[in-house]
Amino acid sequence: MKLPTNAAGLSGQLKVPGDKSISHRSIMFGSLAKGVTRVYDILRGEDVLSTMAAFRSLGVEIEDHGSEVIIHGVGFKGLRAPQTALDMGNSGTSIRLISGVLAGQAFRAEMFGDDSLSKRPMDRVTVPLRQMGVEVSGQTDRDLPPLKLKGTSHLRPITYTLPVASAQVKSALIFAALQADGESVITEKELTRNHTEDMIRQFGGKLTVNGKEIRVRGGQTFTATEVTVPGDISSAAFFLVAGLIVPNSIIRLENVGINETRTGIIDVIQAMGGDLTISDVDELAKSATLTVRTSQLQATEISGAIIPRLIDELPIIALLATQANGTTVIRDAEELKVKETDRIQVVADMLNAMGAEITPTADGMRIKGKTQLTGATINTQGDHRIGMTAAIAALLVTDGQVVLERSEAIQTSYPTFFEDLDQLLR
Ligand code: SPQ
Repeated sequence: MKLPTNAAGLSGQLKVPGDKSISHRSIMFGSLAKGVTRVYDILRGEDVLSTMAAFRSLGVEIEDHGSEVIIHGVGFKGLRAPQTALDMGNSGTSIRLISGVLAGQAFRAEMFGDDSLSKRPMDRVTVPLRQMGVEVSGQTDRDLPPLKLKGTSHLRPITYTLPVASAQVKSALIFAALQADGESVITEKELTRNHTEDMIRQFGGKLTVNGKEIRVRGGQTFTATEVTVPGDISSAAFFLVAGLIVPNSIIRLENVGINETRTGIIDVIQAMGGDLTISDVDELAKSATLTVRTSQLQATEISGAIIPRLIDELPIIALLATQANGTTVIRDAEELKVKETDRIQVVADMLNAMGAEITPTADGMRIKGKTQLTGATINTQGDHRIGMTAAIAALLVTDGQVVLERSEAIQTSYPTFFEDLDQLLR
C-alpha cells in the first residue's frame, strides 16, 4: 500500500485499542477461573484472537460480542485435550504463556505458528518447564515451534532465576507454578511487565512479590470477575512519536495504560525534552490521558533497567531519535533480536533505506539525529511494529513516496491503525 506522506500536521484525540498483554491474560485467567468473567474493551487484534481460539479448543466457551467478551471459566481442572494442533499465529505471548498453562494438564497438545513465530526460541520456557516435569519438544536446539507438549498433574515446584528479562517466561512459569505441588520461587533478571501478577490478585489469587523475587503457591483457585482493558501504551507510542515529530501537531490520547512497568517511553520522551502532559490519571485502572505537541528534541542514552519498560517501543523510539539534536544510543536491548523480526537489524535497514543514519550494534543502535527522510519501499517482514513505524516515518517524507509491503501484519496488534491515523491527519 502507498502510505500518506508530507503531513501538514496531526491533530485531534484518540482512544487507542485495548492493551494486548492484558487482553491475552484476561482470556487466560477468565478461562482458568470458575464462573463467568466479562472483559470490556478487549483488543480485537489477531494475536488475541489466537489466544481466544486456543482456549476454545481447550474446551472453554467464550462468547465474543465485540467490545464485550464473556468467558465461561472452567478452572484449571476443567480444560480438555484439544482435538487438533493449536494455531498461535504470530503471537509469542500466546505460545509461551499457554505452554505454562498446559504444563499442569495431563494431556498432549501441539502448538504451531506463522513463519515469524516459527523462528522464535522457545527454549527459554521449555528448559524450566522440563525441570518441573513436563515432556516437551521443539525444533532445533532452541526448541523453535511447532512445540509438542505433555503436561502432568504432578508438577514439581521450581526455584528459578530467569537468564533473560522476559515477562513471557516469567508468566509461563507462574502459570505452571499455580498448578505445582508446593511453592515456586521465580527471580527476574530485570523487572518486566507485571500484568500476570496484577491479574492473579484481581481474580482472587495470591502471590508474594519482593523486588525481583516472586513466590507462588500451587493449587489455587480463581474466581471470575470483570476486567476493563485500558488502551495499549505500545499502540499509543506510534501517535506519541508522530505528535512530537510532525510539525504543527497536537494529539490527545485518552485512557492509555500507564502501569509503571510499561511507561519507559514516557521517561524517554521527557528526557529528550518532548512536550508531553499526563492528565486524568485513574490510579485504580492505571490509565491516563497523554497529550503531545510538536517539540524540539535532544538525543539521549537508553540502557539498563529501563529497557524492559519500553522494549516494544524501541522501533518507534528509533524513529524519534532520527529527529533529535545529537546522537542517541540504545544499549542492553539484545532481546530485540528475537522479536517478530530481528528488530535491531530490520529497524536500522528500514529507516536507513529512508535516509536515516542508524548503526546497528550487538545490543542496540546508534542513531544520528536531524536526518531528512525520503521515499522508499518497505516490507514489514510480518512485523506489525515495523509496519506502524514505517507509516509514522512516511509522514515526514517530503520527497518521493513510501510503499509498504505486507502491511496486513499490523492486524496483529492494531487493526484500526490506518483509520486512526487518517482521523488525525489535517
Ligand atoms: O506476543 P509477542 O509476539 O511476543 O509480542 C511482542 C510485541 O511486540 O507485541 C514482542 F514481540 O510483545 C511482547 C513483549 O515484547 C509481549 C509480552 C507479554 O505480553 O508478556 C512481553 C514482551 O516479550 P518478552 O519476550 O520480553 O517477554
